[in-house]
This record gives sequence, structure tokens and C-alpha cells, in this order.
Amino acid sequence: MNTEIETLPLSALRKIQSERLITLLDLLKEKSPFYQKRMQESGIRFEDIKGIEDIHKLPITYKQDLRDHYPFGLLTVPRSALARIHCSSGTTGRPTVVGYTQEDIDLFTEVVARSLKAAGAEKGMLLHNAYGYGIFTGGLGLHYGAEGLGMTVLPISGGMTTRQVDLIMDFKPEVICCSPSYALTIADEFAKRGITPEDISLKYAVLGSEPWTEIVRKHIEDRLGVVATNIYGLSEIIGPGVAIEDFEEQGGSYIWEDHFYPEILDPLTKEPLPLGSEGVLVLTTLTKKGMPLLRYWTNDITRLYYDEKGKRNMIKMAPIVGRTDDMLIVRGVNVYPSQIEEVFSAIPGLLPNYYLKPLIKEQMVVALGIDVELADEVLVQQQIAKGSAAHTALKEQYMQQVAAEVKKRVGITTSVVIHEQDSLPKCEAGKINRIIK
Ligand code: DLL
Repeated sequence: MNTEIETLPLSALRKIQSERLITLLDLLKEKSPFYQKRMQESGIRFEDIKGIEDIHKLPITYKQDLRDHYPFGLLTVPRSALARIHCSSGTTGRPTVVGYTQEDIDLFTEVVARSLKAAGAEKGMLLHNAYGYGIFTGGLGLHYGAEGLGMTVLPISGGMTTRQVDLIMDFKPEVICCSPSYALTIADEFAKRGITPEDISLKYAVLGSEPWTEIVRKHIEDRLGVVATNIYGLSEIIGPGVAIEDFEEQGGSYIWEDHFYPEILDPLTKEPLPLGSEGVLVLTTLTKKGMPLLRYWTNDITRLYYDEKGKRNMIKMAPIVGRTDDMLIVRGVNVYPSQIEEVFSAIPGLLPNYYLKPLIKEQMVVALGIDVELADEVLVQQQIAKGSAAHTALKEQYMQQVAAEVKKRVGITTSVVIHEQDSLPKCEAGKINRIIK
């Protein structure tokens, strides 16, 4: 089932991590003017690091460092030695550029193949790859990993949902991958055509690239008839395949820590936090060659833990709560979209298609609006006609329920608008932004 490394005793894993870190530091000492300077500024000598237990002594690398050295300043090889270049899908500022040598591409293939296997995929299965192909790492990352596992790949990329559904019906793939919000859009298209989960060939969905919660998982699993697993990653570190859930152990994702060493730091003090605490995930690429990164500040909020009952020995991370830059401070309370999404799971009948509208005055969020859809099914069950007085009363009731639940769980007052099913914009491809600014 697993490769040997996935079940290695922790002591043996630590030894490998230590050796790899030392090799990495040797490489940076020789080939990285950026890290030579950064180490000097931090007053740390490469030789001071004796093993993985010393990693916290190393300087932190930020997205801004990549921007400041745009495009190729962090490479440890000449540009001509790169096999491929990807960029992050960031919407603000300069894109962050990541260079891969052929060895890095092989590593990328290996970790994605491992991830797909953990998600239930097997050699010979057909993968409907609806991640975007291009400079985004999702499409090509999953593509190479699937080929590495011996799967057949349909490189359909994102968008054109009707064609996606046509081809799923014609080719009968066992596995689909895309963002969770796009999986919901695909599920809607199946429902629109009256195709039930029993008639959909898909068995597994490998979903990530954005935060999602259990309510979204339940909708996708029920409506597509799949087991859905969470795949995590970021371009700067490699792309998808940094971490993945096992399809029989949903809830937390194994981090492939033989290649990507994780730490959790306090968002303010930037000091390491004890195992199990929530904070910012920081990752070191232990084996990358073209553009290795030390202690990269991902901005993603999570916590780490070991799962005694798990199939593998590697560390797990809890689902990402959100990115520090997606956090809204509403009258002094920190709010992530995923917290609002969780509220919907407590209220049957609401659909997981929603938008948050922060009202910003003098750079402060002074009020938060929530738009969410109510399932038509509720109207059918209660025999309520759209547009009737009973419909208005029902929406009013839901509105109050959502506001009360958000107040109880998150501690903020919101103004909620309940919309009809299919009236809010859907994810057309790729990642969705739930915050309308
Ligand atoms: O989104 C890589 C990827 C592709 C991951 C396909 C999974 C599947 P970037 O565009 O660089 O790379 O964006 C990385 O997306 O720092 C997180 O904030 C967010 N993210 C990625 N996966 C998850 C996930 C790809 N499973 C940024 N849960 C990361 C929550 C995720 N957030």
C-alpha cells in the first residue's frame, strides 16, 4: 500500500530530514547569494545547524522575498538549467516565480503520485483533471503525478462545465480533481440534467487549492457519489502534493515531511509553537534543487498533530482555517470565510454557495454582509411557492437563524440575505473568492 518511507519510524525519519537539511544548507552556502546574505544578516553560520532540531535558528523566508528578487533571484542554478517555470496564482502584485530542475519535476511527480494513491486512485484508473493547465501548478502537477502512478489522464483543464459533464458520462473516469468550489458547480450541472450519483462513474475526488469545510465535502460526496479528499500545496514549495488526506482517514492531511519540513509559528512573535497549537504553517523544502526555500511563511493557518491510529507515521495537518490575508477583523473579532461556511453546516437547507461582503470604513471592517442560497428542496418539502408570503417568511426565518448562529459561533453581528438556489454566481473554474471587496 504505502511506500516504505511513509511508514518509517519517526527516529529514522528525523535522521533523513537532518541529513537532507545539511545537504540543502551546503547547496545554499555555495549557490545562493540570497541565502548567503540572509544568513549573514541573521548572524547565523551555515555550520551552526547540526540537524533538523536546529531548524528554528534559520531565517524565515517570505513571499515578499520572492517578489523582491523577481523573477529569478532565488534560483540556485542558472535559468538554462531549469526544466519548467510556474508562478503563483496570487491576484495582487507581481507573480511569484518558481523554477524547477528536472530533479524537482521528478520530485513533484513522486509526491503527487503518492498523494493520488493515498486519495484512493490506482494505476489504470482514468483521471478527469479539471485543474487549470498553464502557469498554475494544479493542472500539470496532477497530470505528471497521475502519469507517474500509471493512470490515464484526461487533461480537460477548468471551465466549460457542460463539456466536463459530457465527457465524464462518455469516458467514465474513476477519479476527478479540481477545486472544491468547481466540484460543486459540476455537481449542479449533473443535478440539472437529472443524473443521479449512481449513474456517475466517479469514485474519488481529489480537491484542494482553496479552503473548504465538511459541509462542502458532504455536498460533493452525496451528489457526485465519491469519496472526497483534501489535497494541499503551494507553488512556492512545489505545487499540489505537499499534503493529502488518506481516503479512509478524512479530517487531517499527511504532510510528506521527508521532503517538506513543517513548523507552526506564532503569527505575531514568529516563534515556534508547541505541537497541536494553531498558527502559521512554515515549510522548508528539504530536497528541492532549483529554488529551495528555508522556512517559507505560507500565511496559511492550521495545526499539526500525529495520528496514532493513522496508516502512516508522518505528521498530519488539520484543514486550513484560512490565509492570514483572507482574515477579516470585524469589530475586533478575527473571522475567516471557513468559519462562516461551518455555520451553514449547522443549518440544514442552506447551500454552500455564499459570499461575504465586508463594509470597510477607514480600513476597518465595520459590518459584514452574508449572501447565501436556500435549497429549492426545502420549498418543495414545505410546499411553499416561490414569491409567496410564506416564502418571504421562510427567508426571514433563515436569515435570523444564520445571524444568530454566526453570533453564537463567531461572535459578530451580520446582515444576512437569503437568495434562491442558483441565483448567486458559481465557480466557473479554478479558485473562488468568497470575499467581495
Ligand atoms: O493552489 C496548489 C494546488 C493546486 C494545491 C491544486 C492543491 C490542488 P497556489 O496557487 O500557489 O498553489 O496557492 C497556494 O492556496 O497557500 C493556500 O492558501 C491555498 N490552498 C491550497 N490548497 C489548499 C487546501 C496551489 N487544500 C495557496 N486547503 C495555499 C486550503 C489551500 N487552502
